[in-house]
Amino acid sequence: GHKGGVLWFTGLSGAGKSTLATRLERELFDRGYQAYVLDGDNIRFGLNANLGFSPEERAENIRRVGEVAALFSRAGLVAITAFISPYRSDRDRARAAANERFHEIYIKADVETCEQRDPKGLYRKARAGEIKEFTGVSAPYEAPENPELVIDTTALSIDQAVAELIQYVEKSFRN
Ligand code: GGZ
Repeated sequence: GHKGGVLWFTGLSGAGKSTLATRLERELFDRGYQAYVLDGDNIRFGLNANLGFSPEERAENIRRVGEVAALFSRAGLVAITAFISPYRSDRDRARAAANERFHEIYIKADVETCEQRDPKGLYRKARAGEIKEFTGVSAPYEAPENPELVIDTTALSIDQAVAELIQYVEKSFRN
């Protein structure tokens, strides 16, 4: 079997958080894990539909996600969260909610790379002033200081990144 826990992905828009979270979820399922992804698609349109992107609203977004992820982990699941979570203090609070079951994973890519990828055209809109307080452009991103794992998506293919994540989970969650 396996323990419950939280794999807390943090990184810029376009770094690869959601892509890797979804790929990891499927690979873990194939290995007999109960895993579930929380990301903007299933949280910001539902539970957190009333929240925008000011520092206060991001803090509340991350606070709620941290509490939900902690509940999932206590239910025995591997909760994979994919939110920018740009503020260290918000991530630390999410860690405190899940205690020792919290694994901070930095999905690392620099702004220049994310801006070149720009899969949804959001960086272009942010540069044009059409999106305010956009992380990496006009709002801060505080990189993790002591993450449990760093996945550098400027250096790894998606398959390589998923392989590293699987290896980490197999090491940390099996019992
Ligand atoms: C950052 C924004 C913004 C602003 C909309 N800043 O690439 P995406 O589109 O799909 O992922 C981004 C997502 C970020 O939501 P999070 O809940 O992860 O943010 S946080 O953890 O900071 O609360 C992006 C889109 O929403 N988006 N406006 N201003 N990203």
